[in-house]
Amino acid sequence: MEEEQKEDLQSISKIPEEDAPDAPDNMSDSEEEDQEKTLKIVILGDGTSGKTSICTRFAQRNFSRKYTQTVGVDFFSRRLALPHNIYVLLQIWDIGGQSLSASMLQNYLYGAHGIVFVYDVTNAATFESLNDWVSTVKKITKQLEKPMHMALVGNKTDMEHRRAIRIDKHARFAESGGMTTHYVSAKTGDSINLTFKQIAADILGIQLSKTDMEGDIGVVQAPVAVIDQEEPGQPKSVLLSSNAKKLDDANRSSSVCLIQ
Ligand SMILES: Nc1nc2c(ncn2[C@@H]2O[C@H](COP(=O)(O)OP(=O)(O)OP(=O)(O)O)[C@@H](O)[C@H]2O)c(=O)[nH]1
Ligand SMILES: [Mg+2]
Repeated sequence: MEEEQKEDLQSISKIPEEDAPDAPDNMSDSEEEDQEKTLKIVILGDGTSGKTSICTRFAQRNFSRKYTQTVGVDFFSRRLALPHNIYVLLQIWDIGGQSLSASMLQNYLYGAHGIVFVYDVTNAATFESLNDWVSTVKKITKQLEKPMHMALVGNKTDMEHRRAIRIDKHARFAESGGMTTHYVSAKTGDSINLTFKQIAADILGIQLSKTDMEGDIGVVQAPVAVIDQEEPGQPKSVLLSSNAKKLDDANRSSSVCLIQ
């Protein structure tokens, strides 16, 4: 790819972040070209499902509770390092949830390598409407020789206790639509990097090893559960919330656990 084009891609991104190191100075242009690929990923799904939050978490490493509706399309990008010294620039198109019936959708999808369908695991309506999103995309892309990679992402897993869509329903939908399946939380960052890495690797036909994937598993901080003092004649109990407060009060440090 020409240097100018690379700069164009950078200029449309919000905050480019570079996970991959710069190419060494002694590397020729053609060697450098071989190393980096650009993939266009389009993020679709209903309003409030968390598309912008996922992109912001991935590209800018932050999260906002405040909802600001995306009108039209917004752009993000980030470089990722994949195995075998392959670096990939993900150019992410975050499409506003109101765009389902918009004629622009066809333009947004043009040249995409992958499509990510996002729903909110606590909001059944955002899952149900993926039927419409998927059939619209399939209609638009049916003439393509090579079908685009498609991924199903259940977002807001930090609110697991309010889950509205069962895991088997999610899995069946993904299977029937030929999509890979993922769960993330834009709020905590859980599985965000891993999901984009897996999607990029799938598109490029690269197999990720367990080690490649483990590097992206998030570390979650949580208060330590404390076993309540045993009262004579009373069963042992575990206090979570009140002891969490006690821990805060005592200004003790939190434990760190690895989610696998
Ligand atoms: N608890 C929780 N809230 C989230 C998460 N992701 C997004 N939100 C919240 O959900 C609301 C909607 O998020 P957005 O990312 O703006 O949703 P969107 O899909 O881009 O919506 P449109 O731009 O209208 O299409 C915001 O208030 C976010 O803070 C998550 O993982 N967990
Ligand atoms: Mg948005």
